[in-house]
Formats: sequence, C-alpha cells, structure tokens
Amino acid sequence: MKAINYLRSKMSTRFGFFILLVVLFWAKTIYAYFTDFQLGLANPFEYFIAFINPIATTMLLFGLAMYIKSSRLFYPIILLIDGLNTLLLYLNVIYYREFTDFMTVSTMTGYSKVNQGLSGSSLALTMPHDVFYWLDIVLVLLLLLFRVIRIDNKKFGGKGAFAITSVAVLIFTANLSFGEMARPQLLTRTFDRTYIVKYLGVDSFTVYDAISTQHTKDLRAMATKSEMNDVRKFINKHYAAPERSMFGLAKGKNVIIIHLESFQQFLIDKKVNGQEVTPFLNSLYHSKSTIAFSNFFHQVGQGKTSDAENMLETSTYGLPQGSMFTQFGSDNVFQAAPAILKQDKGYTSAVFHGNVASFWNRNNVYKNMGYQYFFDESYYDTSGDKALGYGLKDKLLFRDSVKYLERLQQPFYAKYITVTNHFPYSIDSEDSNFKTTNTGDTKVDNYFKTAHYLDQAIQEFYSYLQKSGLLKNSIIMLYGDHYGISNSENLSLARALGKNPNDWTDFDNAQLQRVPLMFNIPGMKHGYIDNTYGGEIDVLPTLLHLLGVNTKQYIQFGTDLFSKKHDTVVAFRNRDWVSTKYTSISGTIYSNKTGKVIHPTPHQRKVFNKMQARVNTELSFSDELNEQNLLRFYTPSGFTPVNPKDYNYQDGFQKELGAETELGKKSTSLYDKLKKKSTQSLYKTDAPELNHSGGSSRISKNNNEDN
Ligand code: GP9
Ligand code: MN
Repeated sequence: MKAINYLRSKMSTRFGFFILLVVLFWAKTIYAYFTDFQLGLANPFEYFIAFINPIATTMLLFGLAMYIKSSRLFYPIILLIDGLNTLLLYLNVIYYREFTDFMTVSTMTGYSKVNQGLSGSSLALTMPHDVFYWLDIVLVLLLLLFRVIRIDNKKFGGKGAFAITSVAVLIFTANLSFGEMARPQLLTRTFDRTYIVKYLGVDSFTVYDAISTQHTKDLRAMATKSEMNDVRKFINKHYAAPERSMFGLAKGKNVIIIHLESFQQFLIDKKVNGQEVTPFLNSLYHSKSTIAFSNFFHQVGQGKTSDAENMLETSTYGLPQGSMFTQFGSDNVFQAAPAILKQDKGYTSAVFHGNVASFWNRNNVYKNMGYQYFFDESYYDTSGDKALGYGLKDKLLFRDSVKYLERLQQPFYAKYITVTNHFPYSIDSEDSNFKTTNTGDTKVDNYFKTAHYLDQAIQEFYSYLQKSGLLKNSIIMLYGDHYGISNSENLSLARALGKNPNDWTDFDNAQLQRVPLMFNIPGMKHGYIDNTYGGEIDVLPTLLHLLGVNTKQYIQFGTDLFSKKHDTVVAFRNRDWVSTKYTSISGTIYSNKTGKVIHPTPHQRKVFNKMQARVNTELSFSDELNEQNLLRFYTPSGFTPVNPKDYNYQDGFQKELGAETELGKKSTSLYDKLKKKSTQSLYKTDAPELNHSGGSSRISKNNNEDN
C-alpha cells in the first residue's frame, strides 16, 4: 500500500508524469521491435543499442511539453505528443506487415494520392495485439479522470525543462556513437532503413528521412546536362544489340499486356490437392507459341505495382524509397513505351484497370508516358459485389473492356492491370470452389484461390481473343509484378512448397522473387522455356526489339533478354543480386546450386566485388536520372517529347468513336474491320455477379453509352 501511495504521489508531479509516459512509450516501442519488426539483432551489443534507442528521442519530444508553464496546457499537450508519436509507431507497424520496411516521409505524403483500396487492406493488416499500442494512453487518461493521478499545478521551471533536453541530447549523442561503432557510415548508407531504426529508432529515422527528402529536392534544382551525359555514357556501354532472328518477330502486331497481380513463378505448374492452381497459364507456359522465362525476377521496391509498371514502360528502376509514380510521376519527363510505339510504329495505347485512376498517381503518370486512353474504374459498373478492395473483379474487367477494346485503332498497345489476386487475397465464396491448402495461414491458403480465379479470367479472355480474331494479330505478354507472399509469410508457404520451414534461409526468400514472363505469339511454332536470368528492367528493350523498334538511342537500363550481350546479373532494389550461379544477400554469397553460403577465394571475392559495384552503379545512375529528372536534358533524335496536356482520360469511349468517324474507311478498329459489328456478344464468362438481378442501378460515370 505504501509503495502504491508513493508511486501515486510521484506520478502526480509533472516530472513523475513525464517519466511515466516516457517509460510507457519506451516499453511499447521495444514491444514493436520484438513482435512486429524484424530488426535482425545479431549480438548483445545490438540488443543493447535497440533497448536504449527509444529513450533519447522520446525524452526530447515529450520534454518539449515541460517548457509549458500552465498545467491546463501541459497535460493535453504532452498527451497529444504521446498520441502522435504512437500513431507514427503504429503506422510503421501496419506498413511493415505488408512491405517488411519502414515508412518514409515520401511514402506518407505520397500515400495521400494512393487513396481507397489501401484503407481496406490496412484494416486487414491489423491484429488483436495492436491494442497494446494504444492501451497505455487510455489507461493514463482513466487514471487522470478518476484522479488516481492528480494534476500538478506547480510550475516546472524552465531550468528543469532545459536539463531534460540536455540529458536527452547527451543520450542521443551516445546512442549515435554506439550506432556508428556497430555500423560505420550509418547515415550515409541510406538504402538500408532497418539499420537506422535498429540503431536510432523510428523517430530519428523519420527526421533523418525528411532531411534527405529535402536534399533530393535541392539536388533536382541544381542538376545540369552534364549529369545526363554521364548517364548516357554508361547506357551506351551497356547497350546490347538485338538478336537478328528475334528482331521484328512480332512486327505490326497488337500488343496485349496482362499484368498478373502479385503472381509468383512458384504458382506455375503447382498442384494443390491434385489440382493445378493455374491450368490455363500452365498451358500457355508450355505452349509452342510461347517463349516463357523460368529465371525471371521482379525488382520492385516500396512502389510495388507502380515500380513494376515503371520498369516495364521505361526500363528505369523504381526509387530506393517510396514510389517513383507518386513522388515524381507528375513532373518527370518520360520516354516510355506508349510514346515510343506511337511515334515509331503508329500504335494506339490504352490501359484497362478497374481501380480509381488516382491510385499510384496513374492519372498523371500515364499522361506523361503518352498513354492515349485510360479506362479506369469510372468506365465500369462496379456496383454490388462486382468489385473488391482494389477494384473490379478480373473476370468482369476483361469482359467489360471489350466494348472499349474493339473500338481501339490497330495496332494497339493495351495493358490490363488485374487486381483480384491482391493481398489480402479475399474472394467471395461464389467466385471460387478451389480446394486450397491448409497451412494455417489464411493469406497463403487464399492466395491459391485468387490465383486460380485469375487463371480462369485469363482463359475466358483468351477464348474471346480467339473468337474475335484478335488473337492471331497479337502478341500477348504476361508478367507477374511482384511477390504475393511476403518474406515473413514464406515460412507458412514453405510447407505448401514441400520445404521444411526450419531450413528456410534468406537464399530461399530471394529465389521466391521469381515471377512469370511470357511472350505468347499465336502462330509461332518454335516457342520454348528460356532459362536466361533477367528481370523486369529488361522487358522493354526485349519487347521493343520483338516489335522491330530500335532502342539504341533510348536511356534504358535493361538489356534485351534474347541478346548475346544480355546482362544476366539481376539487381534487386536493395542492391542484393542474383546471377546465373550466385546470389548475393547483404554481401553474403550463396551458391545457386546448393543454396549454401560460400566462402569466396580471393579471386572470387574480386569478381563478386566487381559485380556488386556494377549493380550499385546501375541503380545509382537510374536514381540520379529519375530523382533529378535528367531526361529533360536529352531528347533522342526523332523523338518528340510528350506533352501531358495532350491527354485527358474523360470520355474515352466518345474519343474512340470520334477517331473512327474521322478516319472513315481508314479506321482499323476491330469494330470497323468487322463492318461495324460488335464482338461483345462473343464474350463468355461464368462470373456469377452477372446473374444477380437488381442492386446494380448505378450507372458508372463514364460508361454512359448504350450498346
Ligand atoms: C491497385 C493496384 C495495386 O490499383 O495496382 O497495387 P500494389 O498494392 O500491388 O502496389
Ligand atoms: Mn501489385
């Protein structure tokens, strides 16, 4: 009893209250370090630093309130600081569950543009134990309310407050030097955010990140043409000339791109309970009219889908942090596939995507890329159960796009961005009867179900392409944008893949970053499975060469997968890499054959260092190009810079009709080629949503033409 009374009286002083809040905040930060984050603490010294690192910043921040004299202001303000700091910690926890990474300032601000959808999946990312992040604040409020802790009306001297600040700064300095001891150049090697959090904490990381973001802004203002020349020199040296037999193989054909959301290579040929997960994609994979890649890797960073799109459309990398689309996509100069194909070969370009146009800032980026049409959510009926968190279900996306596809002038470059196979992989029971795995991890189990659904959607689309006659005039490129099962969930996946989770290593995680890449060219007879190592950065030059477009003058970091000079070292966004024989993870080298760490001979070490240096240079040049918007200083000969003002995605359908009328007999849309006959009735889908009557009175905003 005595002890309790003692504590109570201590907490009823301002200083005691301050200490109480600091201790509670420290405790929950440590809780986050050990439950939700994986900081990779390797030795007692690292544990020690992790334990002390929340103290300094918490004292510093909460200590600000101690300068306030009036008690009426002091209590609300210190609790507000506590609440905001908790929010920052908690947002990082949520973000970490999906991205295995910490939130950067640009991600936070960028995310205002990435609206909808995200909130749905954030909710799915919450967990019961999250109450611990908020419980302390509620308890303290109750203790105040019931006067267990009393308000201290005595002023806390400015001197006392200054003493707290000084002690905080002192602890911080010590903390920083411990960090530097453990990891020299801690703050200059910005690409590893975990290290900064591990040694300095979430608050310091956020401040540090804000400063470096400002730094990028300044860099951009100072950039000149000479930086662009350095990039050009690197690109010229790296250029890989096309393989003769492949150049122009698909010349003049329509290009249909199918973006397989969150689709990993392990799904191909995978059976669950004796049933193929993706039988149709498997048949395409093995088809003689397909060249499929078996060692193709995604290379995305935090920008996920948008990073994949950026690589495929521009052959430049996403950014080391945040998303290129949301950070720079509104302002940067692009020399992207839609504009190149329009100018070089007269292609019409369009994107079909059942989510809102603002997601990943696409509505702005696509204009800068020269996309002529963007059929976003507003063009589709998404009422009732036709849509999930990220938009229109895939079977409906493909079906309801026909109306717009058949009116596009040919040849076209059309991209379908699917969404159903997206985290958290929820699917309505009516959409799936696939008997899935029983790993105990619902995300993993459902992943097979949504992938199966996506496979069916593509099969239905293919059967339409066949019937409408589009198939024989097209090259269909399919690719997986990035992992669907994150590294932290791979342990649950391991069993489903017939592996022992106890033997699981970083090497295994890296190998799972394979995604499909297939070029399906109906009519071709010599398709095969190609084992060449490559990544998303290589797609654009490969595709352009297949279409007979010369790429030499463009700034592209990838190399044609079919070229003899193709660069087979695949760089991951965090500077790890995979080559034909070795995989490098944070500098540790694994043999691809055995999956074991190798201990390099001095000669091997030299070779690996050289490979690492090449990877670093390539990523750095790409970052310089994008961060400083260097393409504004270089226009390839024969290329006209894109003027985003020429594009507007309102009334896309009317615009298509306008083009048909204007071209008259010269119109090449499928509709006009078939003597003004629609192909919509050829589409067959078993999507159950279409059988539901009622509930769908809503007319989509742009879908106002009767057909
Ligand atoms: C939504 C979508 C998802 O429009 O493309 O993006 P992701 O979350 O995979 O980056
Ligand atoms: Mn994606």
